[in-house]
Amino acid sequence: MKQIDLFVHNIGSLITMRGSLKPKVGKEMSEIEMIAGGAIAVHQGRIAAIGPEEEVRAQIKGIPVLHELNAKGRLVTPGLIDPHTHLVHGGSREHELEWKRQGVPYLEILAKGGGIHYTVEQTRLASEEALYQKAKNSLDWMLKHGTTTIEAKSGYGLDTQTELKQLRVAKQLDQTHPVDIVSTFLGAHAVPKEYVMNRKGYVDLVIREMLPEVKRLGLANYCDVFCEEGVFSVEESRQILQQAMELGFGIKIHADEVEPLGGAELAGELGCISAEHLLASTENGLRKMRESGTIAVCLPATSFSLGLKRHAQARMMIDLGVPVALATDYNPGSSPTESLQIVMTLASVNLSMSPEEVLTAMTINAAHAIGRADSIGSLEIGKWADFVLYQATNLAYLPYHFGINHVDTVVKKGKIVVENGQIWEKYH
Ligand code: IZC
Ligand code: ZN
Repeated sequence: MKQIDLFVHNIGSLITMRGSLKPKVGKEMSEIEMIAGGAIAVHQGRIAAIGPEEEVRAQIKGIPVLHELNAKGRLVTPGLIDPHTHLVHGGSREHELEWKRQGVPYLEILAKGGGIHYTVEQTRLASEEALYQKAKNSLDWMLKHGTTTIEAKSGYGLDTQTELKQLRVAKQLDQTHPVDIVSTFLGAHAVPKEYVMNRKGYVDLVIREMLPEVKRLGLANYCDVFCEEGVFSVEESRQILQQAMELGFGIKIHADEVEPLGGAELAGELGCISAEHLLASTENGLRKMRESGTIAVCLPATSFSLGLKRHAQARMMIDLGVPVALATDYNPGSSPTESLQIVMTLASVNLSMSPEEVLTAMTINAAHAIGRADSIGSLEIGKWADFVLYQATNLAYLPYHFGINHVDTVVKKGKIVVENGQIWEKYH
């Protein structure tokens, strides 16, 4: 190695998350490596050395260092990973707040032609440039809150042209913005209004036209389905996901968000990489997921935002040995937040997860949920140097002190992209 591009020293508490090739389950989720007095050396965007400061200094002795960063005793974690977002969409839905206050359920708003359908109209009307600017703004918020990689779903087009438009925007942002994006095709997010009398026609459109076109253009790695009472049945979801698998997509599922329809069981049967929401899942469904190694992506900001009393059974999942990840579910309807830090608090209070479990769920397990654990999710030699320095000295402080942004500095692929809580000028 000719040079160290970045050397971060004087780290008060360095959480590495290293040492696990598979998603963490059960007790492993709380067993995380914490180094007091740590340092990180970066070469060409990747971690070249990491550990106690004296050891790292010894390892890089004699190699010139280009930039030094004094962490001033701060807490450092791997960059946060958000494995479930609906990043690209038009408009917003603050008018639904009043309906929610009056107790109108989410699925009723949808059935009446609001909810997802409202956002579909806005997304169809929006230009590609407008969608890009709006999503970029959200990505900036995410980055400022410590998120360095996300998954982004389509699903507000519900016609081939607009689904492709959303996916193109995500791809462009992946190339231009520091935050990395893994794309998921969610054409089966709702049956569009023009197909209400012909559900089968829409499922056929997704299977015969949209999926092959998304594949041909290389616009998504995963396919997802909103499997829910009144949205897509277990049988329709199975058909779509099987076809996606045949085409070579990884598969995900929105399962049992409101009703215990059997989405978790289907995730287990098909071997989905992840199943998301799972508020209403049965123990049997969760056991099926454990057998297939499917990751449970819990979304506590959604139940909070919808004012639900019910929460995902994260403790049961962890006890059963189902790997748990956490995400924002950022979307204009049921979870209008870009911040994984608020999710930390909600997971701690409403899902009863410990700070260590929460961080595992937003780093290494989240990386597995989007198929990127070989390069991100933990700080270890050879992986991307994606990490966050907080204005805090210990992990429990993050979920405890809520509603503010704790991030001081974000390093993405070895570059300082957020400094003093602000995005570095170059990316504006
Ligand atoms: O726009 O309401 N649950 N899809 C499934 C959503 C929430 C997003 C939305
Ligand atoms: Zn979702």
